[in-house]
Amino acid sequence: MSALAASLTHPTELFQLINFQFFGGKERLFPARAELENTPSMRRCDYYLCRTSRSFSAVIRALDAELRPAISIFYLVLRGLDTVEDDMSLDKKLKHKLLTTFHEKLYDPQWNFDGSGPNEKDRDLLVEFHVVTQEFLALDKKFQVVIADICKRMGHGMAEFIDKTVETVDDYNLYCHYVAGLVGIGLSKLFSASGLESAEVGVDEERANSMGLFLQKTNIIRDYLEDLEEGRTWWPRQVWSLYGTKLSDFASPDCEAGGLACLNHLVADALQHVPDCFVYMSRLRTQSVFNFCAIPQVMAIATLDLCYNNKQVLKRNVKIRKGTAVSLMMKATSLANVIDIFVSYSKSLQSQGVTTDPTYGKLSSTLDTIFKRAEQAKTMAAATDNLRHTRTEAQQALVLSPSVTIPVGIALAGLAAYYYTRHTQAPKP
Ligand code: D9A
Repeated sequence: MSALAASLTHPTELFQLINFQFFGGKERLFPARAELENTPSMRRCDYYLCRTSRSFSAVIRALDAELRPAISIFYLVLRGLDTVEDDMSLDKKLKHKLLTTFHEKLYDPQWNFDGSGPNEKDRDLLVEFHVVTQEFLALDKKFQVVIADICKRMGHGMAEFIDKTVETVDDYNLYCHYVAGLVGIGLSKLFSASGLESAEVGVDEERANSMGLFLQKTNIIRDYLEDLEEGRTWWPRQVWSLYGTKLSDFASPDCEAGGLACLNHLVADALQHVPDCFVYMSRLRTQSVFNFCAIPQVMAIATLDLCYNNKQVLKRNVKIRKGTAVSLMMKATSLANVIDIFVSYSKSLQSQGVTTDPTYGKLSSTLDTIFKRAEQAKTMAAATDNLRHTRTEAQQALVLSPSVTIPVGIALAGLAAYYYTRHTQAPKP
């Protein structure tokens, strides 16, 4: 109900939210596919998948049968690795050993780990990790080699950063490559191996890397405070030292100006990856793969727009409204729509641009490049959007058929009446 209330001032979002949650919008966007969870260990994996990420798991579960098991297992393997990396209660030597040998554990159907700190939210995934390895071993060899290779490279990269802080912009790009770029690269190789996407998608590591960097940099920008409180920071010193003497100072009101300029610098930096993301997404030919890739991207551009020059980022957690997220998900099913979303948030960023920021020029020129590339991508979209195969009924999710508008209209009227009566009651003492 709180999500509905938050969208009350945004009628189209409210409409989308109600459509999505109560009138089958969710099922149209993420059509239920044949049950593949037919072994006890796969059902257990599915439980962990749904538990770790409710909305993202819906996108994974809507993938075609050729890819769904491989991507589910890849996701859980990455979760496992992440749980080891995140755990500040682990002995550093043990952590190093676990990270660099994690890829070997995938071939040991007995291996599991009960040494994570009690506060790690995915502690039990590692305790029961044999359900993941058993399903890993049941995957086609062509998928196993990709997952194990990424796991090896990522584990070594994470180990490198156990004692290293992110000093330079190069460190920042390297760290993001290890934890997110490699995810993009691995996924792309899985897409190609499945035959659902062309070989080109899996071979172009640079574009796949950019897909990951754009998401991860957005997370790092948004999570400034949360990470600071946990004693780990990913904002590069080379950038923040231009604006303050201590990263934690940005949280205090007297250093707000520096904090905002730094925040805006990092937003301009993250936007550099957008043109590569356009190229990447324009190559996708399978609808379910397209949705899987595009949904996180549109969430990220919306989040960057929300964070830009927003002092709340320095003081509390900011998040896009649930109604916005649902509207974006529903719309992000064609390249033309995805480009429109990027253009509209880029225009918003352009109009908010702080002309006195040292990085204003950089922001402007990056946005100009985005507008130019968006133009080109749109021509591409006109030719390819209707070629994409196994399209879901997602496009119909927005069709204003009477079967949707009438019940939604009634629901809206009811909701309006409910709020009207509530807000016209005598105020509570
Ligand atoms: C992804 Cl298999 C992620 N990460 C995400 C989610 O999207 C990417 C982790 C594991 C996998 C995939 C993702 C999706 C589609 C294509 C991609 C891709 O590349 C081609 O990765 C690059 O964030 C985590 C990393 C960024 C570190 C890679 C999206 C996701 N969203 C969360 C919301 C949030 O704020 O974290 O997980 C959610 O829906 O719960």
